[in-house]
Amino acid sequence: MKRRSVIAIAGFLAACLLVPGWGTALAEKAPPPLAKPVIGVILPFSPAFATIAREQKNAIDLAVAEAGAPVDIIFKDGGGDGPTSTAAFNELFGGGKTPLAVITCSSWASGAVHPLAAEKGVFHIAIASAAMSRTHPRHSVRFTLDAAQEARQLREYLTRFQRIAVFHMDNDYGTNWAKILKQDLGGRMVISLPYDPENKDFRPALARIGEEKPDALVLLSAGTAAEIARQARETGIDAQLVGTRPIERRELLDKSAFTNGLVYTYPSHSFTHPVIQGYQAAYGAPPTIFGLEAYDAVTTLLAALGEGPTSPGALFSWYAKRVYQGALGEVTFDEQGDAVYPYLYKQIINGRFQIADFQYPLLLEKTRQEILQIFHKMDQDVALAAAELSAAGLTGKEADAILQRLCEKNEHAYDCVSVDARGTIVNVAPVDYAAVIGSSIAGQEQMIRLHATRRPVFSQAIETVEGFVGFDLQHPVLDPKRQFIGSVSILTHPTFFDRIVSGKVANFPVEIFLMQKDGRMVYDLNKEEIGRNVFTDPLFTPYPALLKVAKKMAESPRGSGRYDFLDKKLEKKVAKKLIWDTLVLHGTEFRLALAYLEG
Ligand code: COI
Ligand code: CYT
Repeated sequence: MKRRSVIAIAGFLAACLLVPGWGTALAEKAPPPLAKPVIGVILPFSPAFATIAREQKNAIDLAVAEAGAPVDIIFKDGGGDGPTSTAAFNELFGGGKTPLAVITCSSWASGAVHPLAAEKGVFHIAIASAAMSRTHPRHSVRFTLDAAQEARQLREYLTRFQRIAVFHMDNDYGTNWAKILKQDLGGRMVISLPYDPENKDFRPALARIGEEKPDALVLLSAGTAAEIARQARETGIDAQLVGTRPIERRELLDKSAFTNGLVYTYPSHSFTHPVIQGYQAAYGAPPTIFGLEAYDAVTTLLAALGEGPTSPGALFSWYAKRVYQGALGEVTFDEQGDAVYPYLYKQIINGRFQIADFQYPLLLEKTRQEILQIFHKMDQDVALAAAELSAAGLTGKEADAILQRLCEKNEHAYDCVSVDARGTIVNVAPVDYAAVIGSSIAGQEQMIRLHATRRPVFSQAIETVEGFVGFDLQHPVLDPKRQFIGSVSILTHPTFFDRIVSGKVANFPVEIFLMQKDGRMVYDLNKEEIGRNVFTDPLFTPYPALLKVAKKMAESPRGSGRYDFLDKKLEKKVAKKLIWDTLVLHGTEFRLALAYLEG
């Protein structure tokens, strides 16, 4: 610990010398005018994170200069661990200036400062802090997506690997992430080792990792990942390299011979925000997410202060549930004070950080597979119920139990009914829906097919007697003498597709929708579109490219295209790319499409 903080201080001093203007700013001891609010900023100027801290400081200087607001920013070195950050926080109270707010970078610094700031009544903003838990509610806001959320996204990519090794920084960021991965991966995580980010020689640990013959190596790292990648490759580890948000640092591109192919999760932030140009012009390199978070943190804080509130509670309320457009893109704060914004997969390709094209077909296929799996389970269960009802008959105690079981086994079932040979519902589970008994569904398209073929059927979107648009899976029931006596069905829950699709789209900047071959939209994130026909509804007619793509979708089971349409909120026209595939059950086809912004 001692040795580290000495290194940290040395790093801090080095940073002072390297950053023009900062050394002199620290040397000036003149007290500021009283009206100026003081904001303490604790950044990790220790060697392993110094470029991150400097970038954040640069971005904060830009934000302050742009706002032109009277504010006194005091930078402190939080080093690479909690105790150094705590000391930095305490130092803030030294010079007779009481900070109104404190900003901390890194999970360890934010975790250490959060309770102290709450006790001192200082409002707290955490940046670059994916792993931070709160003991004091309504006190800290955070501009970083929680690691658990990012992990939900990373998981989709990791499913293809069987022997996953994890090599993580031995700090709150690394250990918390490793814990999450352990939970997610179970036995597929074959080894997990910590490393000191100030270290230079990772070969002994990498040799241990190599013995496990991993097919993926997850690095919970910042810029050190470049050196780790080099040593890993030289040790003979040829595993796919995988990373998370902090890994996108210049060092990785300097060693692209070793880092090419790295796949990692990263915010899909705004690429057009003026600060990106401004930062590049001022500092000669583009900012990464570290700078963008710092910029948004200070910009919003100064905006909040400009509107009046200064107490921690009032400032917290200003942020909670707020939606703003910033350098991070569209950001929504939840009621805990955590920022939420989309992440996507990036990849180092040809020595550049690029948005990974593989993610679109990956997400489409994962969604398709999940829906198909549910279809097949429902189908097997309905087939079994049909066989059981053959002997039991469509009504009576035994039939009740069969329908009950069918429903309980299928969480996406709204209800399960048996239908007589004329197409009238004669039994239902759960019993609460008894009102549907006696209704004729003989005119529904799937019933007409079932009666004509006496084969299992899956409906298109139908108006159900239950009163919503749903999807109906029916199997014929034959009595023991093979006579047709009726059918048995699962009707899907009204939110069936929404539940599955929103789980998969999670936090990715994509939209997934379902269209029938006749052009009817059967599922879309935007409820206003559901039920409308792309070919005939006035909502779609102003978009000829969309109509053209929809026609192609109706004709071919899979394909791709581009079109212009309204954004997610149906507000402004945007260019989109589209890929689609098909879901089939008993001959009924749905086009499952994934759209994303062209960019
Ligand atoms: C985090 O803790 O989430 C970070 O990104 C810290 C960073 C200095 C590596
Ligand atoms: N309802 C149901 N059609 C309906 O309208 N439960 C099955 C089929």
